[in-house]
Amino acid sequence: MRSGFQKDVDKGLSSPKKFIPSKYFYDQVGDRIFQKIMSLPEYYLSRSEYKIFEEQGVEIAQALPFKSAFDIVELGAGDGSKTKLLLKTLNALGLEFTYRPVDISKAVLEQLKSNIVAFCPEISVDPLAGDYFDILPHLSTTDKPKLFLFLGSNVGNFQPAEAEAFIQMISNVMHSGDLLMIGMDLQKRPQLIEKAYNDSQGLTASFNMNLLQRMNKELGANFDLDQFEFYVHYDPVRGFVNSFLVSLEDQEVEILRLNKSYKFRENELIHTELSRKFNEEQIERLAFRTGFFVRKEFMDPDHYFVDSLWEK
Ligand code: AVJ
Repeated sequence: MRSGFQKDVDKGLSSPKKFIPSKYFYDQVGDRIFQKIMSLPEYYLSRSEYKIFEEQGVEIAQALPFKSAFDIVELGAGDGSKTKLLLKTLNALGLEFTYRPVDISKAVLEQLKSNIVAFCPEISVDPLAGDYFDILPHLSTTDKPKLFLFLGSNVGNFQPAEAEAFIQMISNVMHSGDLLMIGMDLQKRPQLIEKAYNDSQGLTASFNMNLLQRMNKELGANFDLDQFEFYVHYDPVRGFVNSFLVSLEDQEVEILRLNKSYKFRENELIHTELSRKFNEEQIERLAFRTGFFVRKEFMDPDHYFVDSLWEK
């Protein structure tokens, strides 16, 4: 049987406009490169959101209407470095909650749990391993009020219609009075945004190139990395950062595990990622269209990033 990666690579490279979903950036090598990206001076996103949780935890706590014990369900928690700040503040203020991170990888969840517990042993952590689409319907069966977290501007990786569908799916399992906090990168000086994805060290380029390496390793492909280059472009009209790998010549690449070859014309693009930047109006509209109203917004001092708190 074909893996998800095999299917998605075949689909993406057979399409008239070639693409590979950005979720495949994150193998072990990619995770490590992303860690380094987060500490680049140009990559402001993680630092901006970190500041929000560092400085406004009390305000966030005050915006929660829950009168009794509640669940905090985090979708795509990563290493939890930002979330743990919030959890610690909520705990210190005497709020009673269980932290329930959702991730496809049990290993990631175990790591995350020990990270949180080491940071604040009083927090009760109950991880949920699995795909969002499988996990979400089960959550609605526990009747505690819920705060959902979808942080880190991960929502920016969806095409607009997909983002709406994904949030709608979350909305569908929520009850009236439950909350959803979404972290979104805001539209700002175009130069600044472009630099975050076109760093001088070439880390973002390696992050993208790693997709080719991953196909070579896992699918028996023979991509020649010297025959592709990274290109990124910010369109401030739409707020879209689009990332690509560009074929530098006419070439054919064989992928053994797919029993197939794929032709690339010179200058043909493989779309690798959309990193969307939002404005206030888009945020309001997205919330409204998926059954929420915006309860409160938390921004960093530079107003680069927002954690927008929505009520169902
Ligand atoms: C983790 C999805 C928020 O889109 O900014 C970093 C990933 N891509 N540099 C983003 C990423 C290129 C990142 N997200």
